[in-house]
Amino acid sequence: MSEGLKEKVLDKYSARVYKNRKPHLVTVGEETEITANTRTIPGIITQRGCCYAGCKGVVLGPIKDAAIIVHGPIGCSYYAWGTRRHKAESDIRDNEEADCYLEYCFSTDMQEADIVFGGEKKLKQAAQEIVDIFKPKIVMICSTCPVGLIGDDINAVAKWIESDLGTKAISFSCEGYKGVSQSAGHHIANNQLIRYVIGTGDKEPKTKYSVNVLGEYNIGGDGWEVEKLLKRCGVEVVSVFTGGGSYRDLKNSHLANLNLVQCHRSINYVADMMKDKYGIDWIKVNFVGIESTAKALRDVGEYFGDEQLKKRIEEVIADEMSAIADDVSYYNSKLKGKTAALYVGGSRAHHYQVLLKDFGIETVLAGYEFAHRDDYEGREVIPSIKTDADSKNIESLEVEADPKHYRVFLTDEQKAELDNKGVKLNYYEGMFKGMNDGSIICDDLNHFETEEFLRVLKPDIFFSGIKDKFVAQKSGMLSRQLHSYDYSGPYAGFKGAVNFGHDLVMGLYTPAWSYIRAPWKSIPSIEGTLGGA
Ligand code: CFM
Ligand code: HCA
Repeated sequence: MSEGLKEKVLDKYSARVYKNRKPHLVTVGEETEITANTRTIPGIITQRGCCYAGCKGVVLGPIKDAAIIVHGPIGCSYYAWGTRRHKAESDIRDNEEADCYLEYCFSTDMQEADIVFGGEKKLKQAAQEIVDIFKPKIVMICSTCPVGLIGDDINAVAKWIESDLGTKAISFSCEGYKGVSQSAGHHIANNQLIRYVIGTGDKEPKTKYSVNVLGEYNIGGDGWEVEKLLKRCGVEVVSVFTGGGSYRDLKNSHLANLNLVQCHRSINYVADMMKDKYGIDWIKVNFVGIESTAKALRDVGEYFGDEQLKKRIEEVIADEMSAIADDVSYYNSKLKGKTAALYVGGSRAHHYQVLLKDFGIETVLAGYEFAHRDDYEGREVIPSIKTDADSKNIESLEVEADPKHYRVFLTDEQKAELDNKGVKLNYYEGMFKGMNDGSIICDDLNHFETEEFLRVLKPDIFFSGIKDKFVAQKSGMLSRQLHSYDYSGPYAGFKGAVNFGHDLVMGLYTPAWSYIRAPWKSIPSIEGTLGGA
């Protein structure tokens, strides 16, 4: 049935579009490869964002004590300032304060004259003002499209800020048109952070069990929930990349002993580079979902291998589980058997399926906006769970790597060799593995496909973003935003799962649905051929 459906949707396209879109659509259990991270066909209403959104909006935006100047028109500045829900507040750590500038939108507000005559002078003036007023520890400059087109040298301005204003400055050439989506922007941000921020501090962690949390952006307070949990277990959080995070902490992150990767898509580059440069292992975690949160905590215990720590982690898990047990079983009784469709950026369309399963909800359709193949197909990471084995030996294993997809392929003998050494491979699972046969995966969703699939599959809930939410909602289908949580949250960790269950039950059982009658439910929509027989 789903194979037929996929073909029906594709059949509406012209031959060229059909050929392009076909490999982006997969039926689980039938195909094992997907085409992803390629350019969207112009004219198709995609949900993707731009390189600048990925760099400034996603990865850098949450760094609270960095004054980030957007060199560009005010529309771009406003978009990456006011639309994403990363929370942060100023704080003091070991007597060192991290200010929070997130309320401010620093922009050069480029006008036509700046495009014609160049905008570097204006950028310098903006930097001067910011340094005079706020005295930030670091200034960051992000380019928008026109900057690359007219050739303003933001790198030279960053150098000038350092030499003439005496403030550390980093430039990010993240013009919106680069790459095919937000993903290019993540990469640019990651590269500059490893070059100019990570490794520049010298504050040693206080304990052996020190971690950085990577790819956690504190949407709706998720990061705070995760940090609280780790601290309860006795795990020291050195820094968070980058939700609620600070330049003050990020610069010391190379001194932590382990990296926990929540969103792999936006930050795998930092995890890999920190492994290469500082030898810090990383493990993939998922703090979305009840069972998966427990697993993530246990994996941290396993990695450090300390019995005392493991015991403490078990105590925390038991305590947190018992605190939510009643709520979870109530929400489960209301949600069990429902179906869902998810269309989100590059990791949540997978992570949230895990939480949905905790409540007995099956996912019939899922897709990412800008993920790469490994986010769908999975990836093996070596080494991960550290034991007494010598990791140097493991690294010298000759493995076949596929650099394009960051996957490592091991032969069975190599796997057995690692096993003998007591080293477990760390799998980054990807979306395919967790889904039932027959369900549909759709990369770089577009409005047309969304509507067609939803019309036929009729899931009880559609999880997406602001751009497509209301199409579903107006047709009488509950739609919840998984980017902003519709201003609710946190959804991460044990307590977050309860908030999620509560919001779904509230949404599904509200009497408001009885007042909605989508026009196409009472007016027949006829499909036919004009001038036909
Ligand atoms: Fe990672 Fe994200 Fe996501 Fe992402 Fe995003 Fe986001 Fe997202 Mo919106 S970093 S890939 S670029 S988890 S902003 S916090 S919700 S699309 S699924
Ligand atoms: C972005 C940010 C976004 C947009 C959300 C949405 C976010 O891609 O630039 O479309 O609803 O999470 O805020 O993904």
